[in-house]
Amino acid sequence: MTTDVPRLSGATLGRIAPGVHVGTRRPDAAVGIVHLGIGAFHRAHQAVYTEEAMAAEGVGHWGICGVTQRSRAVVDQLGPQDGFYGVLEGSDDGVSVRVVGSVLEVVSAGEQPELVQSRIADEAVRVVTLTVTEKGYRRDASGRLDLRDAGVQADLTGTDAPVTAIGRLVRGLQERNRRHGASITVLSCDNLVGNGEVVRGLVADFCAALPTAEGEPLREWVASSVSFPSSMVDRIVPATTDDDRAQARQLLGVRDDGLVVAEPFRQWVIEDDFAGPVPAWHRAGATLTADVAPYEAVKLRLLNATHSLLAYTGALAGYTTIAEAMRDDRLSAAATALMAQDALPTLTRPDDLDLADYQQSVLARFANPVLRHRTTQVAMDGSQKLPVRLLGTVRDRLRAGAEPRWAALAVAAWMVYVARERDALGRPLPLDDPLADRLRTAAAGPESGLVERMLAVEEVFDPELRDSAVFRGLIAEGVKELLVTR
Ligand code: CS2
Repeated sequence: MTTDVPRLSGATLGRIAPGVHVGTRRPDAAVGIVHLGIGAFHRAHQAVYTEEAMAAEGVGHWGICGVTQRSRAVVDQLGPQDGFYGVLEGSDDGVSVRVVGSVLEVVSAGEQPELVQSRIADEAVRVVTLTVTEKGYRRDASGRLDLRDAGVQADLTGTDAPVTAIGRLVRGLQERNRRHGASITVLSCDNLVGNGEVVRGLVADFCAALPTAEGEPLREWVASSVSFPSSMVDRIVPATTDDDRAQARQLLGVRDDGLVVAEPFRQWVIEDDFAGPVPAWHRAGATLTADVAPYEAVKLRLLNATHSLLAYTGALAGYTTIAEAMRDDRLSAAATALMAQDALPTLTRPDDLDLADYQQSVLARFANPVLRHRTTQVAMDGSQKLPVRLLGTVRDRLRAGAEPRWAALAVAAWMVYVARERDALGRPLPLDDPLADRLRTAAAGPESGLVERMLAVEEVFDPELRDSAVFRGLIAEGVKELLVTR
């Protein structure tokens, strides 16, 4: 690590190499958004849109207060940098970096819970955005708030500072209602079906589980003053590596510990249902629409589903990155077939999307050789991701009397990934999943019973899928194929 290179911060902006786009921070910069879950994705996506929206409008009051959910790593990365960080964008056409200045503050929820609460309650804040990942919502198998979850239970008692995302959100809203009751928009940016409705439902479940005298007035205020638009977010953002940081240092001329890496492509479709003012995200390229559902289904079922297929089959075959997996003809053919044969027939085309182009662009994006997106990164949290991105397609195709062979292959690859714990070269495969113990137990035992045992995991498979002989048969074929060609 070179120590003589100055670190990126408000004070070193003048030392950034000429030609690098640096997001300006205006004199009227102030926090107007609280973001729960300030990981790499938020920094490469909503924070960039927000910066451009503020620039287009000539205002500074949509600055972001980013909240870290679990680790304080981002506080340490961005705090000393006054919130400034770079986004390294790379493709065949070259690599470039820009500096983003829309994040004004990073707070560790574990260490400063009262600050998170008071920011959400702040009258100047009109939007809360979330990227807390699928598992961060603590839903049970039916999609409701998991009242058996220890974190949810603790947050409901309210004795200690909240530990779950929904707990933090509701406690902040409660304080807001107590203080002044100004309306606010809560915008989920996670890969869930109907993410706005999901959060609305979880907040309602939380209120309903509070003592009536506390929960009922809150529920009423939320119903009248908080909106929960759905949104579809898209940008591939792999974990940042030391090589990326070294490359950015070259391009920037300063050291950036908060660097994130992304593909050039980005997309954001937001349901036009705001309880109050929001940034002019549409002026930064976001689409506002009355109905996000068709966009969301296209993205989850074409892009994310195919990503998971490549992640599990690719990792098993010994490929480190998604781009390497794409260079295997059999795997890229399976990716193409999953989209065209299984997912496409289940989709309604959004007016402004050409789905043939969309599929091509997904394949090209996955093949981007500059992104070192690890197969094992995409493979994590399979128990949470599969139902959202693959099993809806499976269900729709089975109901139509069709055989979703490629979607079943992806499910089979996940099962083998869980059971095998090693790739074709004998290297260990990490099982990073909130249900890891349960999955390992289900996967243990003779390979002949693997499919049955995994299908019995009811957090992932509902009775309709579990009892489908067609689905079971297709997965079994997939498993056999994967075991033979290992
Ligand atoms: C990926 C997504 O890790 C994963 O599960 O499929 O993070 C994907 O890169 C994004 O949704 C792209 O927008």
